[in-house]
Amino acid sequence: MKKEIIVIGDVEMGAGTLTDDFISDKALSQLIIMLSKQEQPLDLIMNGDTFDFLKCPHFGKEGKKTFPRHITEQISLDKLNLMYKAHTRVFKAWKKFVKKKQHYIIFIIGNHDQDLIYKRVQEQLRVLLGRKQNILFKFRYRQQGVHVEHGHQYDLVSRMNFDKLFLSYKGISILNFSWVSFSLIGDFLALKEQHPFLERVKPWPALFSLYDLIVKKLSFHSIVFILKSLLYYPFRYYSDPTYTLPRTLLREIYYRIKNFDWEVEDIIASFKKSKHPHLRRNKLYVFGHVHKKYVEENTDWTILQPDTWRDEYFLEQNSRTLKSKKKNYVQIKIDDLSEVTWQINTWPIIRSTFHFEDVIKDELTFLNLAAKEEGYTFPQFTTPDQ
Ligand SMILES: [Mn+2]
Repeated sequence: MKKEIIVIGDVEMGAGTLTDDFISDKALSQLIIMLSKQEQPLDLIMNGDTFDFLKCPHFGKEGKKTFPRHITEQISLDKLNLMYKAHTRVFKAWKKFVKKKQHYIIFIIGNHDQDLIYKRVQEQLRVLLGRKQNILFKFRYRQQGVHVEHGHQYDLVSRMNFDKLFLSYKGISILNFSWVSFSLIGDFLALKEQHPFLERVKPWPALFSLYDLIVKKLSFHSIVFILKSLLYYPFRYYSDPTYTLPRTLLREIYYRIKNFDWEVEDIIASFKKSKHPHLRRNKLYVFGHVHKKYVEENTDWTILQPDTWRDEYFLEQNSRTLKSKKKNYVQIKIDDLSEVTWQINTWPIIRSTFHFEDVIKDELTFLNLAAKEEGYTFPQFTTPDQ
């Protein structure tokens, strides 16, 4: 059957606040609208972490901003509505895309949008996008030799517990996140708000070697956090299941902190280890999660990672310049004979080069400048200069 599959990963849209790193609304919606004009059957796969629920704040009744760790279905719904307000343009493009009955959107669930497992969240997204039967939610997509999944299941500290997706807290059902996700909510979001631009800079070793202050802050935070996780939280919050430290991870966490290694582990290597005997079952594997472009071609199978759509920069250590990373997507074609061909395409965006020294002096100015260059307007209620 003749058909096309498009894979876009790690968009990570949030509420347009300091903890939202997605600003390429214009480019992404233009790409989706271009796809919407095609007549042939088309599966648009949003390959996980499309929404950054984890870093998205919640506004309580009095409008007070919090980052709650007990995520009920209602909190996830509220967050989805904030993201809709902050990134309406992308939602409108998706809506246009599914107007054709042969066009499907498949939201793969990632570790930043685990909230998509809530049925009312799925229903609300279907309502926002129209043509409900063409909006699907999955952990993995497998069709005609093409296997697409986010990939966090091959990352020891980010993997989800499929046997226990929910926890009960004070009689209410909440999401059961991985230890790393609970840690992120608990402690590191305050640091992220102090340095909203820095988390966009890669690779981390280059950033750390040029910026002493952040190394000190991060080490201090990590050490305090790990001590609290071991010696204080389990007792202070005895009846709170979100503070349970999984014993099996202790060694891994200790190792990472000791080596100051918080980059996502090599998920491709662990995937190959876990799946190797079956690798030949599929022709093409597409992953996300790791924000890096990756291509591994073999005679029988190919593994691809197209990289993220959030605003990220490559730090060139010698010139101390920051270059905006390219926005890629995977285009897969299946012909009448079920032959699979693929390519990674780059969507053109014109961005200027920033100087690292200028950025660290005034992160907010460059956050705004980046948004301006991408044509993104922050939602009124969350403008970063406020
Ligand atoms: Mn991820």
